[in-house]
Formats: sequence, structure tokens, C-alpha cells
Amino acid sequence: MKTRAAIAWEPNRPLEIEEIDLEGPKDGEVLVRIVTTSLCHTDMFTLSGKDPEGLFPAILGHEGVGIVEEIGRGVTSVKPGDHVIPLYIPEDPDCPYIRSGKTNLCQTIRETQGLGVMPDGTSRFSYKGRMIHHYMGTSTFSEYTVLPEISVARISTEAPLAKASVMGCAIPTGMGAVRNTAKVQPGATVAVFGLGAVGMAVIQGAKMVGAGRIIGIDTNPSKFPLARGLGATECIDPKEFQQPIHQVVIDMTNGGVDYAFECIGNVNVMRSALECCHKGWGECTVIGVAGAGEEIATRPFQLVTGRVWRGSAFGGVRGRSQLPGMVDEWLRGEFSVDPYITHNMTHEQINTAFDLLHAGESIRSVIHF
Ligand code: NAD
Ligand code: DAO
Ligand code: ZN
Repeated sequence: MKTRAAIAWEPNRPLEIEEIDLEGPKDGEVLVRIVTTSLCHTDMFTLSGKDPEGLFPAILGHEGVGIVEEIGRGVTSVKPGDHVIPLYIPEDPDCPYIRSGKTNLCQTIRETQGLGVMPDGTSRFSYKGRMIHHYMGTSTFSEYTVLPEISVARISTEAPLAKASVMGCAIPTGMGAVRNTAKVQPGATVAVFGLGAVGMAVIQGAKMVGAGRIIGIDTNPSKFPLARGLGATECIDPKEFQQPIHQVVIDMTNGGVDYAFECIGNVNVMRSALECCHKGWGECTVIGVAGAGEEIATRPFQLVTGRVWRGSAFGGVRGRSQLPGMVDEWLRGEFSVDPYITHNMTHEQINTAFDLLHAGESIRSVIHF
């Protein structure tokens, strides 16, 4: 079949919308019509060429929602008409990592997904006979995409598809990091570095679990009103201080925070986020994705004296078994996705979404097909 898709031909080149060829779902695969997709910093990072796994040409996009149109042989858990969120971390109940109960990092299709192809080693996308890579196993910047059955989460048909794309990455990543990874305790003091959609979801998650103080930190103060609206008790701009930001936070909190989250992808800030944690118990969760070849550093004594450094992917959320429940929380009114959606646009305007995110002017742009 044909589908309209935004092709990333090479790093730093605007996406080009073309009608491309899409092969139908093979065994164990599903064809999904994407209704909306939103732009995450990670798509922009891959287009920048700094992503160690970035492959070109590719159909980017990993934060989306759609409707199952067709299923391949052997697919039993979804059917045409189901509403689904594509998962860049699949969930195969037979994967030993999933069976361990210790992680959401399903490995069943890890190798082929990293190579930009489907589990049989081939791509479903092509343009004038040239193979185009899948991206993160999702490729939601195409009106139609093909995914493995284990890479879709069936959600309630009550969820408005015009908004649900943000449940495909930012919100579960931030909220999940608070609940599943850091396990923030009621009354805790929390520092959030980076107030994009991911940082905002950390703030919202921290408020929901009853954190006492939530300190938002960003070099772009235009993010502060929304952060306060979602639950930040204080917001600070590192540029306004003479001292290093970790020292500022330590001074504000009588020795450091209980939990810090890095939601930027900056290795220097990852260090600050660790070092602003309280001696003896403070825990830093790294969510931001750093560029190829970058490394983090600290004095080992920071760890010897009780601080913990850890990371979180997709908020530790197991997509098929846990994401539908998070969507239900949204539908019950336990949180709102509206504050994250600062812009709505058409597929043809997708490069504007990149410009807005790059300029720090958007939280999430939702692209409607
Ligand atoms: P975003 O671009 O919307 O937000 C980043 C924020 O960081 C911006 O508000 C920016 O002003 C701020 N910032 C930049 N440099 C700063 C500095 N030195 N100090 C303080 N603030 C600074 O990005 P996003 O979509 O919210 O994503 C955030 C990060 O999380 C990215 O690195 C993205 O790749 C990553 N991510 C990781 C996962 C995961 O599962 N681990 C999932 C989604 C996104
Ligand atoms: O299992 O080795 C693995 C990696 C799984 C993918 C983890 C991706 C999480 C970070 C990328 C940001 C997503 C928007
Ligand atoms: Zn993302």
C-alpha cells in the first residue's frame, strides 16, 4: 500500500513528506493508522546526528496513537478497530528480562529494532525501491506504520485520540520514573532538571505521590509558569546564580534533596543532579539521553557517601501491561494531558514542530494526520 510519511533522509535536513510504499503486516505484525503523533526531544536528537543508534533514511516518530487496521497471521491480542499506543520498548511476556519482574527492558526484538528493521530483518518502508529504516520500532511520522504485536498497547476507546499521543512517551516516562524507578516517598524533596514535557511529567508525578518540595530547574524561565501549575513549589534558573547549581540546591534544602531527576541529556547537569542529592540517601535518576560518546563523571566519594545514580527508560513502565492503566488514570481525571499540548498542527507542518521544540517554545506539538 501507499502511505504519506515524513522522511528523514540525513542528519540536520528537514523532513520531507512523500507518498511511500508500505508492505502489509507479516506474521506477528500489525498495521496501524496513526491518528496523532507528537514530537519528543529524542526525535530531534536523532535528527541532529548525535544519536549513536541513528540510521538514515528513516521514518522517525515514537510518541503516537492510532487504530489497528489489519493484523498478520498469528496475532491474537489485538484486532482491527482497537486503539493502540506504539511502544518503543515492547513487552513480550516470554522475554527473560520481562519474566524477571526486575525491568521493563524487553530484549525480544532489541537487535533488529536497533538496526531499524522488523524482527524478520527487513523493512516494510521503501521509496522508489530504496529501503527506508524503521525508527525505535515505531515510526509514527507515517500515516500508516507496521509494528510487531508486542510493540502495541491496547488502550481504552474512550481516550481522545487527538490528545493521547503524549501517553506514548513523555508522560509515562516522567511519571514512571517517579513511581517505578525512584519510588519517591510522600513528603520528599525533589529537584527536577529540565522542564520540557518529561520534566513536567516528573513534577506532576512527584505531586501525585505527595512530595513536599518540588524544585524545577531550567535555563529557560518561560517554562516556570507551567511547572508551577503542575506542582513545582519553586523554580530556579541556574543563570541567575554565581554558585554552581548543585550548591544552590544544597543551600536551599538544608543539605540536598531526597530525589533528583535529569531530564535534559546534558552530562554536566547529570553530575549536578547527583551532587545536589543529600549525603547518605539522596538518589539521582537520569532520564535525559546524552550524545554519542559522551560520558558522565563524579568523584567516587559522592557514591561512597550514600548518593545513588541510576537511570530510567520509559519510566520503567511495562508498556502492554501497565500503560493502559495509566491511560485509565488520565480518563478518571487523576491527571490531565492538556497542559503538555502547547501546539497542534498538520503532518505537513511537522518541521515547524522541530523548530518550536528547538527554540524552547513548545512542550509538545501534536501532529494530526
Ligand atoms: P525538551 O527539549 O522539551 O526539554 C528539555 C529542557 O531542558 C528544556 O526546557 C531546556 O530549556 C532545558 N535545558 C537545556 N539545557 C539546560 C541546562 N543546562 N540546565 C537546565 N535546563 C536546561 O525535552 P523532552 O522532550 O522533555 O526530553 C528531555 C530529555 O529526556 C531528552 O534528553 C530526551 O531525549 C530524553 N528522553 C528520555 C526518555 C527515557 O525513556 N529515558 C524518554 C523521553 C525522552
Ligand atoms: O534494551 O538496550 C535496551 C534499550 C531499550 C531502549 C531504551 C530507550 C530509552 C531511552 C530513549 C529515549 C526514548 C524517547
Ligand atoms: Zn520520547
